[in-house]
Amino acid sequence: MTRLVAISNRVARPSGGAKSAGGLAVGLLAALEEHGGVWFGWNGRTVDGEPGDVSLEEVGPITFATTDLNKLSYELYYNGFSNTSLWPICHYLLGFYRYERREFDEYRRVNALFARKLLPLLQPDDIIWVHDYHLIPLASELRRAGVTQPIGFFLHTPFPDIEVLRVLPVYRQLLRALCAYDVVGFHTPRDLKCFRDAIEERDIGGIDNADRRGLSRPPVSDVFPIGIDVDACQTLAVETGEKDNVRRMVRHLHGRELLIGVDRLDYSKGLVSRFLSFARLLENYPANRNHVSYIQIAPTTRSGVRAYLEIREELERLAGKINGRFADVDWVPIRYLNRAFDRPTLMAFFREANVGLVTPVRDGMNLVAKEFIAAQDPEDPGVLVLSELAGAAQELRDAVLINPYDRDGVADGMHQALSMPLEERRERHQRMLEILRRNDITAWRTRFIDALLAARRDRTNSS
Ligand code: ADQ
Repeated sequence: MTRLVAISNRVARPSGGAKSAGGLAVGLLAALEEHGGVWFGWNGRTVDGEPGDVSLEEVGPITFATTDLNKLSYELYYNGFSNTSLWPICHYLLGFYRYERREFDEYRRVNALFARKLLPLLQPDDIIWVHDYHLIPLASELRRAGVTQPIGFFLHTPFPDIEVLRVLPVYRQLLRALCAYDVVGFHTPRDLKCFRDAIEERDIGGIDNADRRGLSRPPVSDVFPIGIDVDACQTLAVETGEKDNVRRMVRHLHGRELLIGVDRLDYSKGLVSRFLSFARLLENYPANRNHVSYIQIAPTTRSGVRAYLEIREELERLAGKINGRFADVDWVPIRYLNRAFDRPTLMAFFREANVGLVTPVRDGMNLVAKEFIAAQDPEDPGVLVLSELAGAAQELRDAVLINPYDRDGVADGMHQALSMPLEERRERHQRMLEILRRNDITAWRTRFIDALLAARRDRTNSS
């Protein structure tokens, strides 16, 4: 029987108390439920010495297989190469980029370690699905160890233009490593084009140099836009509306219009510019003063990377400054909450909001944009203000689209959203909801798994 083996840097173990499991975890878990299989990755713990044995936890048809990481490995592989070299490059943010050879060496070693630990868990009929930039070399490591099962790779970030990728001294190695996969998937046609242009570069040493174990063809590369479970978001939004913290939040608005932003605290999400654009809204459209409230929810992530701590301080400073300038005795313009909320509460907050602010300076897709739309009341929906530079903007053309670098433009977009007539709101929402239903989380995982199954058939036919 075909089992699915999913691998990601972190595993959302059911016993790990991850009650705010995001869209990706929801999608993967559904796929694993359906096919049965293994979810392999890091358990979130670091140890001083060598990582111990893989720990196995069976929940229904799914085996959660997790490993520790050595402290220094984690620092170099995760905080270092993954999040200080690859993440900024994939998001075209070269000001945050740094390259250290020993971090890349450790990145390769951790991928080799993952391959070694995964190997005994594999069965001949498995299909293997690797997730994200932390694990690009995993397929070549597995091929080297003799794995012939189909292996797919999905990149959750944007794939950068080759001229940006070239900044990385090891980009050829990474491109060759991607050629060891049977299927390589991206969120948008733009990412796919960048990838294809990059592997056509003569100087990567050619696909022949990748350790493909008898694979004669280049990988099948395609667009698989990730989606959400639309009905689940809607239901959560409706059912959670009466919860205490949701009611308290609404009471505190005193009838004012609500703008909401929900993001991981990450420089790619454009939060500093968003705060400044909100100040510009109050400046350029003074009628909004004392009539709108902006709540920004942004829990700290990647706290081992200095840039992430700096942005937290910058936002606290900025919120204080903007509130100091505009607040009134009964009105605080920005409420900035540096903490996570569970999914039901977030969905209920979205439903209460008049405007959703999703203004990243670059984003692979952005599931918050989709969740915001799904959570709305179709009879009286809120409006999404969305960055052109998020993958989601390729699908959600009926959002109010803005360039996050243009503060006056974002302020205009916020004002347009706040003053949009009901009929227009309904029409835009309706059209976007249809797109969300077409490209939902089930479509995403089914299409990717079908591509892996097709790769296996092709391989069998040609052998
Ligand atoms: P992220 O950068 O994490 O994901 P996003 O897609 O917006 O970005 O969010 C992932 C999930 O986390 C969503 O389900 C959201 O509800 C949840 N989340 C976000 N902020 C939260 C908060 N403050 N509290 C609780 N939950 C929160 C990466 C890529 C994206 C891509 C996804 C999936 O960077 O571009 O869309 O993977 O492929």
